[in-house]
Amino acid sequence: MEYFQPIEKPLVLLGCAYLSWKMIRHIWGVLKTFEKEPVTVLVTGAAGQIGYALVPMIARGAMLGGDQPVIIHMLDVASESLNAVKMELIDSAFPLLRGVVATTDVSEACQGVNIAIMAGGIPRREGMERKDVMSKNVSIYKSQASALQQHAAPDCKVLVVANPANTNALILREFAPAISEKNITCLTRLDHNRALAQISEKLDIHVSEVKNVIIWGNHSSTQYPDASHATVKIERGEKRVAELFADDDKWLQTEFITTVQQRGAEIIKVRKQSSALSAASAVCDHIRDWVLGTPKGTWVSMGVYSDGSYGIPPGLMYSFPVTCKNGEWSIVEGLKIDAFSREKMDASARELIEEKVLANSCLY
Ligand SMILES: NC(=O)c1ccc[n+]([C@@H]2O[C@H](COP(=O)([O-])OP(=O)(O)OC[C@H]3O[C@@H](n4cnc5c(N)ncnc54)[C@H](O)[C@@H]3O)[C@@H](O)[C@H]2O)c1
Ligand SMILES: *[C@@H]1O[C@H](CO)[C@@H](O)[C@H](O)[C@H]1NC(C)=O
Ligand SMILES: *[C@@H]1O[C@H](CO)[C@@H](O)[C@H](O)[C@H]1NC(C)=O
Ligand SMILES: CC(=O)N[C@H]1CO[C@H](CO)[C@@H](O)[C@@H]1O
Repeated sequence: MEYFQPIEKPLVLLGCAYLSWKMIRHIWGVLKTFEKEPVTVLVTGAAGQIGYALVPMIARGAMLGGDQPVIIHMLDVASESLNAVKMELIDSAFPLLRGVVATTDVSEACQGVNIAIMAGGIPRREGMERKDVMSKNVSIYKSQASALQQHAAPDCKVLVVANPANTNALILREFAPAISEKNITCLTRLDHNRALAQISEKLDIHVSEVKNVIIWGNHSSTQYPDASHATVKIERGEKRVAELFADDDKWLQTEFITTVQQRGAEIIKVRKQSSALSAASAVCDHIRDWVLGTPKGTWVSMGVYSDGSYGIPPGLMYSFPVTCKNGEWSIVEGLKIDAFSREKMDASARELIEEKVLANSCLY
């Protein structure tokens, strides 16, 4: 016996479809309320220029993604301007920002930190050499390393920005042995981005079409910006950047290198202060790629602990080409190094060894 009259069948089906639709919407609504756990990000020197540009980028999701809530810890010795930054962060009503701590206390700042951006220190001013800055601020990195060691999350990731970035990162590593050396890096992404930008300007193509430049070595003027493996996107596939220059055009071996090396100094000359917004943006790029991974076929430059790759002495913080996956970086292996590159890579390594010795002499 038929339970429903034929006329009722379509109505029942319609009713079922309506109820299913309501249920799917309900489940979707519930799922949307489960969001990710907030990540705690420390910014030292947060009242400084880079800090002021960086914290709103982090709070907007430019570093960890638009679905990742964050808690920002800010450390600085300038307590008044630091509090003002906190007030402005609150006033910005950032949806992803779940908490702000502004403090002059290193231990409080490092408490439970998952990602530490170390930008505190003195900036290089016009005519000031890196080495002058270093001896002054070695001890800051020693004490901040100890605080991270004691109070940060054990799997904390650290990015050192403050100069001399490579050597500060080495000091940090020495005094925070609980943090794996795989999780301590320094910033050369700004130099990497500058190199991409110079090539894009020169060839009059968009910067997103250029990739795989390399910054080798020290951050700043002894670094070696290397375009010999860089490629540009063409209609179907890729072309080596070098192939786009005439054989007798030495731009990639001359002006390109010096322009990238001197760009920081040039900004200081024009702005009377060191680069800040581009540095903050590079910090976000560095952490985003490290945590979320580099796109397939693309590498980036990061200052990392040398494992002896490419003949660079182990135990130095040196900028290498790296790819990142599952929160870990690995050095791109097997690139061919010609004599021109070899000499420049070794020169930067030699200088970093000297700086390491100097830093150690400041320590004890
Ligand atoms: N690696 C790179 O690519 C790169 C690029 C640009 C700048 N930098 C370096 O980044 C650092 C920050 O640059 P900036 O322009 O923001 O400088 P800044 O002087 O504007 O800011 C530095 C901040 O650090 C604070 N500070 C000083 N001692 C501190 C301490 N013990 N603990 C916590 N905070 C402390 C200062 O009060 C200041 O607010 C400088 O060392 C600069 O040379 C690196
Ligand atoms: C580095 O940090 C990540 C989390 O960011 C963690 O999962 C990983 O275990 C750490 N690596 C090491 C070698 O400790
Ligand atoms: C790194 O580069 C800077 C130039 O900005 C230079 O003064 C410094 O000596 C270099 N570092 C080392 C360890 O040589
Ligand atoms: C330990 C040390 O000498 N730190 C110095 C770092 O730079 C700042 C700013 O010039 C100095 O005030 C610190 O004394």
